[in-house]
Amino acid sequence: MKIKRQGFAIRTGGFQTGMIIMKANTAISETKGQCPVNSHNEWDPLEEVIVGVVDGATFPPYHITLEATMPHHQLPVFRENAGKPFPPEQIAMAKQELEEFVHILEGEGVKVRRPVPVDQLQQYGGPGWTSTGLYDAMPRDVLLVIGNELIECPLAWRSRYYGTAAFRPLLKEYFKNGAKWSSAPKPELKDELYDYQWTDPADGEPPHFVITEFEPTFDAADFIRCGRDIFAQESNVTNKFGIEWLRRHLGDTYRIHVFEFSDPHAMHIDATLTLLAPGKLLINAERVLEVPRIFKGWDVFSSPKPIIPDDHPFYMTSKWINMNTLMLDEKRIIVERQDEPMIAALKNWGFTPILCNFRNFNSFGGSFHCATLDVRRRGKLESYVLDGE
Ligand code: DAV
Repeated sequence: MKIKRQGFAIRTGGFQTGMIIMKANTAISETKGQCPVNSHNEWDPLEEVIVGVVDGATFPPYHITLEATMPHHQLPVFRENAGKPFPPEQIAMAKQELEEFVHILEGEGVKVRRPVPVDQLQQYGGPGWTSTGLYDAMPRDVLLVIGNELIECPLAWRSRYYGTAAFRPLLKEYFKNGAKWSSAPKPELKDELYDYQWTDPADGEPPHFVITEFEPTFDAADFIRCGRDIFAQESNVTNKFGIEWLRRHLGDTYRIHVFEFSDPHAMHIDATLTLLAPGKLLINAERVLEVPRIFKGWDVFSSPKPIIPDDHPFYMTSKWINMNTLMLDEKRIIVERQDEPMIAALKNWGFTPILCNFRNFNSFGGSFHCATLDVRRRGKLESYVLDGE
């Protein structure tokens, strides 16, 4: 694979054919400056963002889905602490970093919104199961913004069944001010959704996921937006049924491309493949063994290896969370303050890194991309890749 090859951004703009597409375009331009929700990609200038909260973060009840996704050395911690709060000192340190992040965003001229945390220790359930919650730290997982539409995701984890509750006051407000608001079919989360026999794939064995095709489920973080093209992966929380639901829901205006990566514990695409700007792709070369053909002509940057020390507690993610950055526009990018190799690489590639402490927040399973939902970016619906691949 050729990394960082020379290339050019393909910015075709405009649309090929069809009344439906023209209508969608007109609707968006009519609401420009009015609709509070407008976000088509990962890099248009950021105007408004939701930043999660870590207050009340709780270990979920133990479940097979954790075995397929969590770092294996943490599984005993999940077993022992099932249904209990995360250590308060860990929450306090993560919270302090979140406040620093909010301060930086506001300093860069971005309007920041926060959810209202819910009590994660309350028990709830559906026919045949009960659960307690997880956290409201990662809006990226639970809500998908496509243009002026906010979609509540059908999350596969029982501990996240009410994962959008903390964001409801904001969803209602955005709806009242003109956004589209929808929700995928509420999953039943019966035992049939889970493969209770799941074990780690042996070396060289193709990936198999802990969820079945019983009903549509997906986390928004398994999708990356690139204008009319949306890149996705199947994972331990996102099944084919869920991807198909989204494809039909969005209709012909969008194309969803599903990629396969080398990630036996896949959950969320944004520590594997991310988009930095039109024509600029950041990959985790350990997982992206071949760059998908649709990125022909793009600059492909390989993420520097993470340098997080082994004794730093990482409950819910691999260290590759270091590439989970947030673009404020095509140049400015929020990066973890201690991640010197990433900072140097980004400067070298022509970006402007903005540094923020976030390692203690990272312990909860996400970084700047996960912790945010870019509700409004200044821009419109365009195409950035070659057609038909
Ligand atoms: O290592 O790919 C990413 C989790 C992002 N929510 C990983 C975990």
